[in-house]
Amino acid sequence: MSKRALITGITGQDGSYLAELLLANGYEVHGIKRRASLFNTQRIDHIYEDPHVDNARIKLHYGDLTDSSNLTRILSQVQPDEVYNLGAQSHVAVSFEAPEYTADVDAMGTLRLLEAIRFLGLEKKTRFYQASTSELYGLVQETPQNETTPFHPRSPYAVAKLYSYWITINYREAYGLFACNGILFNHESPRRGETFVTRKITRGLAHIAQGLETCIYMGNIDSLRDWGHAKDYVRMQWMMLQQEHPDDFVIATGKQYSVREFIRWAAAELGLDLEFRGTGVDEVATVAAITSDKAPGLKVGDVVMRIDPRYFRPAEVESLLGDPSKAKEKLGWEPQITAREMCAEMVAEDFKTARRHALLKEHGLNLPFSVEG
Ligand code: NDP
Ligand code: GDR
Repeated sequence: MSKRALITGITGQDGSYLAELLLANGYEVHGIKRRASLFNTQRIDHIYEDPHVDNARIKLHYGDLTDSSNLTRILSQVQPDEVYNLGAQSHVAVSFEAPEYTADVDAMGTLRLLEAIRFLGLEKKTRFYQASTSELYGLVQETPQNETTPFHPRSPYAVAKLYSYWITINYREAYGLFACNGILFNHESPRRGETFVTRKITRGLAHIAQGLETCIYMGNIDSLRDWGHAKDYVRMQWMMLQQEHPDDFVIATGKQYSVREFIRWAAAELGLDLEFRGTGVDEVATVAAITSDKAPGLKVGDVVMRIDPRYFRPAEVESLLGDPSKAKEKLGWEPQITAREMCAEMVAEDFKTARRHALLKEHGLNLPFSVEG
């Protein structure tokens, strides 16, 4: 009989890649989606199966991590072998605007799920994965960060995730639940939400190349991150639940780059060499050379990036660099896609979409798109 998995956050970046992976591994996949006024299943539409056909292997349930009775009912119906808790208000900057909601979903939501597993007597059957984060390290105490590095969270998001990290360990210790934390460093893809920094850059620059926008407005471009590809990281989420004993793992590449460097890479994919002038608060990036025909409207000297202090955070995590040795030694996991390759893939996808928008515009069809980020 095939294994059954339940994914919270199936409509998000990781949820969509994980669902693909589990289906490919023969699982029956159940996902929790939130009710929204518009369809919000774009990332999984390509794997969705009509529930009216026989043997559909993917099923969506309406639900929300703020609603205990709903979670308990879904768990009771699905009786999953594995639960992947990926659902979250996952934007760090937004967590400063909505701290209470973020705590409710990102901290209490995890407790609700764990309690539902216990209440239903599933603790011997159901394995549990918690989407923990490098944001736990915050104000870093040592570099690179590994499973024993002390935490110092720097946002309502990170503090809420700290609760979830410990409550996951607590349910493992107290009730023998097979529960694991993946302490994942930043991971991106063409499916990354448009307001996270990498996607904001690749999408924004693709728009600029095609004459749909003129400039991207950024926050702290000195920030340093260890960026991997979401596809590599969801593989490790699954591997963690296949071990003999539950454990916690750092998932990272062990390489670090600045946001500024990522902007340079993305521009280079579009045939644009950029020159950065100024520092931090007043920095601008101008086009220094053009080496392709992807950006026909641009000329040397055009300003394509400025700083907007609106995007600075009340408390910043300046630098993150992970040490994934334990994942490599114990599970044989290694990332296969470099940050640079991932950037190229993201730009290529965003360029295709921008080109479509530009072509429609040329023919008088102005399809609106959001730029606020
Ligand atoms: P996304 O923001 O792309 O996806 C988040 C998912 O959670 C979406 O499906 C969203 O639904 C859902 N969600 C939000 N609020 C609720 C709620 N109240 N109830 C139920 N579901 C909800 O995140 P990622 O895929 O990038 O990340 C997955 C998880 O991993 C998150 O928990 C994130 O915090 C964590 N993480 C991510 C890292 C990264 O670099 N990507 C690194 C480390 C940890 P909807 O589509 O309706 O908005
Ligand atoms: P992060 O990701 O906060 O690390 O959280 P994000 O891409 O939002 O920011 C990374 C760094 O870039 C700086 N930055 C900007 N960020 C955004 N979003 N927009 C900007 O304009 C901008 N300019 C500079 C940020 O200040 C930051 O230093 C992500 C999320 O996926 C979390 O859910 C996850 O837990 C962590 O990664 C690991």
